[in-house]
Parts: sequence; C-alpha cells; structure tokens
Amino acid sequence: MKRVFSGVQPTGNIHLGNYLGALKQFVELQNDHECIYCIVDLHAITVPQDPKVLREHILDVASLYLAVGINPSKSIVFVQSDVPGHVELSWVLTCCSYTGELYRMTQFKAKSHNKESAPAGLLTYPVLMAADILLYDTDIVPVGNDQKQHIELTRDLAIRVNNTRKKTFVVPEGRYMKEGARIMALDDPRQKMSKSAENVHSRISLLDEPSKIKKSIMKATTDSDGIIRFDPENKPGISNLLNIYSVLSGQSIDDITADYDGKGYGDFKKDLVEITVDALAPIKARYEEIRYSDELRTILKDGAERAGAIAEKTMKRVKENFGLGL
Ligand code: ATP
Ligand code: LTN
Repeated sequence: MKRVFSGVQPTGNIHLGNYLGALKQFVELQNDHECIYCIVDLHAITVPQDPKVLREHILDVASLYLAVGINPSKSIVFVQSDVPGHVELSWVLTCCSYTGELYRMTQFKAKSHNKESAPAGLLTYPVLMAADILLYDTDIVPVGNDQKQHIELTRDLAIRVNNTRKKTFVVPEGRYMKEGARIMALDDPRQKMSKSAENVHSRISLLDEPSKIKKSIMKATTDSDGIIRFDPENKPGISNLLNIYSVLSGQSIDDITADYDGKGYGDFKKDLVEITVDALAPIKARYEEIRYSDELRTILKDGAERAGAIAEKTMKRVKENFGLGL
C-alpha cells in the first residue's frame, strides 16, 4: 500500500476550503492507502500565537479530522511537535536548501510582504514541510493547489540528497485537487478562502452556526448582471458559489445552472444556505461528541507513538547517511 501524508495548521476554525480542498480527500484515501495525518503546530508558530489558544486549536482540528471521517484505527492522526524527528530532519534539510529557492516561494513573498523584517521561520517554513513529508517515506501528499511550489521543493530536496548521498528519501508526489476545488473568499472571490482573513464572512467554518452561514452566503459578493452562469474569469463571485453548491450537492455545475435558469441570485443563495447547513450538520454533531472526550487524547497519544516509530527509523538512516551522531 502506498503511504499518504498530509498536514493542516491548527490556526483557527477549519473552513469549507480546507474541507473540500483537503479533508474530503484525506477521508477517501484511507480506503486504499496507509494514511498519516498531522496537525502541524510547529508551522503555526511562524506567526505569533497565544499559547492557550494554540493548544485549543490543536484539539479543535484533531476533533474535526475525526468528525469529517478520518478513522484512527485505519490512519495515524497526531500532533507534529509530539514527534521530535520533524525538527531534527528540518535542520538537516535546511542545510541542504539554498536561500535563493526559499526566497522565491510565493507564500513567503506574500506573508513577508510589507514587513520590515520577516521571521526566519516564515522563510524556512517549506523546509519544515519537506521534513514532515520525507520523514515518513511518503509516496503521496494530498494538498490544495496552493501548496504545489512547496511539494516541488520537497521533491527537489529529496532528489538532491539522494544524488549527493546514499539514497535516503522516497521522492513524494503531490496529489492536487482539481482546479475547481479551490474555494474562494465569499467577500472577495479573487482571493482564496483563508483561515487568517480578518472578515469572518469571507469564509464558512465547519462549525459555524446556521445563522452565521446564512449571513455569510447572503452577503457573498456577486456581480450586478444577475445571471447565474459559471465564468470564473468574468463572474468570480457567482462561479465560486456554484462551485461550492456543486461539490456539496454532488450535482454538476451544468445541471445547477440549468435548474436556476431565469432565477435570481437571491433564490440561488437561499438554496445554497440550506445545502451548506445540511452538509455541515453531521460533522458538527460528531465534533461535539469528540472534542471534550478522553478518547481524543488517547487517539493523539497513540498516533504520536505510531508516527514516532516510523520517524525514528528514517532519522536513523538520515544520521547514518550524513555521518551524524554515533
Ligand atoms: P491561511 O490562513 O494560511 O490561508 P489556510 O486556510 O490556507 O491557511 P492551511 O492550513 O494552510 O489553511 O491549509 C490546509 C489545507 O487546505 C491545505 O491542503 C490547503 O491547500 C487547503 N486549502 C486551504 N485553503 C483552501 C481553499 N480556499 N480552497 C481549497 N483548498 C484550500
Ligand atoms: N503548508 C501546508 C500545511 C503543511 C503540510 C505539511 C501539508 C505542513 N506540513 C506536509 C502537507 C504535507 C499548508 O499551509 N496547507
């Protein structure tokens, strides 16, 4: 069985973009892959975090993983900082990276933009991500399209090390969601839906109350011509809503636009509210069951032990091939 690894940051409520772009795939992959899913808390501290809030968010995200259908008896679910190999391998890979290739990362450019001095962790963020992946001899990394550049860097680093040392790493492949799975912000459909956007109505979080979902969708930016048509270039707002409608209902975009022929944005949005509320209700119910249970901590502890055992083997090989330690 091929091995799958992916991670999500514990930086706030998981939103529809994360769900449709990542978590849904995680669940599907469990059936015929050996899956390892990580809550990447070390990545979260590349920007300032309140310690109490961060810890709560780790448990929130872990509960959501389980609530959307990740099954801990099939897959490993754990917290990144519970396995020391991530940081160890990250340093080794930092020494194999060029500053130029890190400065070229678009995410670094975007996040450090307009800052007089950016935290070094923002620059080395993709190296830690490469370590996450290579530590588990990963074959497949399911992620959103926005992570493509980081996956390419991971592959470059693995190949570089394999070519200059003994073969040390499995070279992983990214598995990207279809273009359509990129969910855009509701208030500004030219930006992707993001956890860190200030406006809460820019996103729908998986745990949002129905009244909040309604408000966010009804306020969503569209255009003034009032025609329900899929045209991401010229009509990004309604196209994004059509996309969300399609993935949540399982209907094709063509069928949806045919159904709404002659109807207005208001009717369409009202129905989308209902579809979204119905899709999220079972996830929310399961989340409530797990979040404050003892079971959650047991699952994460067990996950860290299972992940740690794999990581230890890889680190032994890395140290051997780099001549580190005794
Ligand atoms: P940020 O606040 O930094 O934008 P984020 O919301 O992108 O955070 P991440 O933890 O960085 O969240 O992403 C988790 C996973 O969800 C990744 O695989 C990412 O590619 C995917 N993802 C994030 N946003 C979207 C989106 N709008 N559409 C589709 N997939 C997304
Ligand atoms: N950078 C990713 C989160 C992430 C990740 C990983 C994804 C950290 N380590 C390893 C896949 C594999 C993000 O921001 N979405």
